[in-house]
Amino acid sequence: AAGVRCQAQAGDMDAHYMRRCVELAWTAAGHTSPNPMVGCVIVSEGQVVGEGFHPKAGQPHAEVFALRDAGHLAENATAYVSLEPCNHYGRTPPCTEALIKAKVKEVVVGMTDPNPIVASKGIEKLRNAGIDVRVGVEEALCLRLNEAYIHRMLTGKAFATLRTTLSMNGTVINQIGSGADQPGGYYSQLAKEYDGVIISSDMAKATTLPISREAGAKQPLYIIIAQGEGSKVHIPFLNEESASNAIVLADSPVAVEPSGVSVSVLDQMNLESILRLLADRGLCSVLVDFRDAGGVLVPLLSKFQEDKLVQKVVVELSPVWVVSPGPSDLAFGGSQSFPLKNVEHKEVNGTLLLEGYL
Ligand code: AOF
Ligand code: ZN
Repeated sequence: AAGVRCQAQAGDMDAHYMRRCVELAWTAAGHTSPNPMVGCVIVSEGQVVGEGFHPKAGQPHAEVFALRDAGHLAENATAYVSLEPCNHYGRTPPCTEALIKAKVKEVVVGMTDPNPIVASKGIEKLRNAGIDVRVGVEEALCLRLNEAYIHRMLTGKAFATLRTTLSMNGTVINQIGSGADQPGGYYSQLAKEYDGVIISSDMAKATTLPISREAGAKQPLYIIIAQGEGSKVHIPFLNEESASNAIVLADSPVAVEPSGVSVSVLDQMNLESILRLLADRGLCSVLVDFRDAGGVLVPLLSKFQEDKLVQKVVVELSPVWVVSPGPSDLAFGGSQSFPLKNVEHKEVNGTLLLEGYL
């Protein structure tokens, strides 16, 4: 019985260290594409002696940072990694070699790497070097961490999440100040984790997007869909400096103001070709802003289910009640919104109840 308990505890510790790897990996959310987010923890005699994560494509991998942190204590230690260590020369040398050189005794892997140039070869290499390798600890968590990276690797398309924001009475909220998109709000947090945000040119014209002025701040790339626009598109939320934060995808040649925004003319304006183009540019994930519910995004999304082009949906329920003089005024402006106070929410079987005071 003592033996059984000991094993159970070892299992718990495995899960514990792997969860720490995932937590470390998340700190680089939004920065690593086209690479995955990866975290690594080195454990020796029950103590964490090294930690690391992959900060950005082109920089060293998680294992390298963790091994550096551990120094000579890595010898005979166990390395936990949320993704199978790589075995190839990419922008950086193979992590398998670094682990072998550091003389770790054991490697615990969250999930195998779907990248065809790695795909289990890293694990094989470690085993051939006499290192014990266990695979699949907290696998679900590791799969969730890199859902976008995995999707791009397997399909050649960006992972797409459809996003909308509703008032409590079910109207779409698409204006800054009306309960959505305040700087520092939920959405600006979410946008930081995505590589790109798709919006229609109508939305681009009508809203102020939270482009941060902070130097070095992580911004998603804004992908503006212009269809049937004529020859000119003006995008007021951009200026000359922030022009590189956006690209325009159009169905015919257009001049964009400010100049400096790159324009691609697509033969076929459909979601499939857009998601492929974004994946080719190194974007793993994209948030599709569907608040412009009557605009050009509707035909783009009409077949998304059939073609499995959208993987996820995010709906924000904003604690405001919107009143407008007429239904047509709901589109962009003309309506008044009343924020609620002392908001509480309850959840029963996925149904969310929100209540608050006017
Ligand atoms: C790891 N640890 O932290 C990461 C891995 O161009 P490179 O050298 O950065 O290689 C990129 C590939 O390496 C990437 O597509 C994925 O297969 C793997 N990423 N592997 O062992 C890490 N970021
Ligand atoms: Zn590596």
